[in-house]
Amino acid sequence: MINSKIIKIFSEISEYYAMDDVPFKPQAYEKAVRVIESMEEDLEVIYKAGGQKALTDMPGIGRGMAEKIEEFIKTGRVKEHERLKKKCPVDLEHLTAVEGLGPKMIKTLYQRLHVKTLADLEKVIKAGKIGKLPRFGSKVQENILRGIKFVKGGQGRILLGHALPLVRKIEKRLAELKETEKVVVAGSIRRMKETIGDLDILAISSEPKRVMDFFCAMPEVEKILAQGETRSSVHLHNGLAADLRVVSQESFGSALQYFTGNKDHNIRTRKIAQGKNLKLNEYGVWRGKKQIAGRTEEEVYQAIGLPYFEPEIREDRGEIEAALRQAQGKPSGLPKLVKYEDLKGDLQMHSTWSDGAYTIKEMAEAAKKLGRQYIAITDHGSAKLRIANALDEKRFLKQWQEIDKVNKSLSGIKILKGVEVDIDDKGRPDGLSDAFLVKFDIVLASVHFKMRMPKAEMTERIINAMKNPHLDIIAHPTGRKIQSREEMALDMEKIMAGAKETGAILEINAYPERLDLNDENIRKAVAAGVKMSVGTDAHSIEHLHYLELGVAQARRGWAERKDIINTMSYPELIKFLKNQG
Ligand code: DGT
Ligand code: CA
Ligand code: CA
Ligand code: ZN
Repeated sequence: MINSKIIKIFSEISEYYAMDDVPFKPQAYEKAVRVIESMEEDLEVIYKAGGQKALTDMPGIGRGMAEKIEEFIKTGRVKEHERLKKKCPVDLEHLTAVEGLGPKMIKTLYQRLHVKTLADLEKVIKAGKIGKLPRFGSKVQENILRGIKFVKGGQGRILLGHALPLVRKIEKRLAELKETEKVVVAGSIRRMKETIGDLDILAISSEPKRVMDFFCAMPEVEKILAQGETRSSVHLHNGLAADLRVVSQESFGSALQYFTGNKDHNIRTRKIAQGKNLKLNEYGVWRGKKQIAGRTEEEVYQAIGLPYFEPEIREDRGEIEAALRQAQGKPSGLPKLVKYEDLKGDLQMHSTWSDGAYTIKEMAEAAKKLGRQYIAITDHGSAKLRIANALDEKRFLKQWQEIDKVNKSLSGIKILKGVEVDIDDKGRPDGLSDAFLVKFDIVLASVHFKMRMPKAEMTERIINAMKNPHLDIIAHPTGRKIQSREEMALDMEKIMAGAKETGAILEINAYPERLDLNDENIRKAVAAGVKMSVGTDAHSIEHLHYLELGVAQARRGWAERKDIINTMSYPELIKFLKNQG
């Protein structure tokens, strides 16, 4: 699989072009990266089947890019990339991940102070050398130091949404072997945690050696760290490590329970077992030397007096206490988690009218194929956000004609007229009047600029937006981007109280780097009785399947069906939104 290597090369080319002020190309390469990131097929396979043409047929891939992909397949390198890298040989991947550090600043830092890595950067700041450069005042330095810490904290972990397609492919491939009876990916992936450290795969097999040989010979394997009959460990090309363990039928449930974790949940369950004079380990539940459970997880939990826990809530964040309360017949037991199949529609996506890669019709057809009953097209509306090709009132009127047309021609899916409107520093919708906003089926509002206001002001800004009766949903409410951008400073208690009071809905943005609200904030919303929506924020048809990631976060945040508005049918939702104002 060469995709991850092409992604890295194209991202760097994009940054280098941005450094040198090359027009249009940085955005074009960035867009291509987004497309490749969400692909499941190998670029090399596509190329071998259909040559350069097959590559340029993909959305976002131009001639120059196809040539570079071909060059990489043939020679293992891209000369243009090497030429740029030679001019400015820095660790772009990690430097650009620091919030507030743009390509131009990175170039200045390299040319003036020979900064190549995060460690270099930290050094020159601490030595007081950086303040002499233009654009690097004390506030900027402070932000950069914070950003460095943030990036370092996330190193070595991969976004769940980026890892899942490959993980599922490997899982399926192993499961299809005639030598395996069962294959499950455990660990943080089974818990659907937002980022994952490595892959923990469990299998039942009567021929473990054959399975291990197959596993270690997979095309994604870069290096074999250990190969044995019951356990093998490899490094994959995408930077992840993967462990495969073959366990017996009798122990499968306890192994799955153990390797699903998390560690804190396991420590609690072991203690509970001990309290009943039992022993719980990855091989089973034991009374003395006698195994009394272990084949299934249900059996394991039952043997120690606990109910089954959905993997998404096994974090020792109160689930054990809730289960114990439930066992005593008290209220506030375990939640009845919203199910993946409960979601009827997708409430945020973009089309070619703003910064999406596909037309409204193409988005609708693709969503229908995934079983969605409705979608909201929420192209950007704003006066200031010209970058994302935001719409003004005149263009929206034209867009609505197109939506009407597609709604007429397509059966089985409904398209809501939506907008993601920018909110200004006072929380007012930017560029669209109230008289106009009222005509949309659904209005999302979000912060895209001035994200670093002090906590009190930022909180007030969002609450003001919630008070506007025309704004239905606050999109990506905290603005965070996993591993690259911290949450905006917000008083979450006040935000939840404000949402409850005004009836504002908070979004669970399902885009892999956003997942915003995150699990802990979702939990707060649930506790406060605040309703939420799930939206993929898809900019391409490949992004539509991210809905699953949003539901996973909802589940991790203990959300139930009633907490999520897009579990409603289309008529129910329309009625609900009308009553909202
Ligand atoms: P990750 O890989 O960092 O995203 O997170 P996990 O949860 O997949 O953690 P990992 O891969 O280190 O271990 C997989 C599971 O194995 C973990 O969720 C719980 C279990 N486990 C690992 N180490 C320990 C331990 O020291 N004690 C107990 N009780 N369980 C452990
Ligand atoms: Ca793991
Ligand atoms: Ca592991
Ligand atoms: Zn947005």
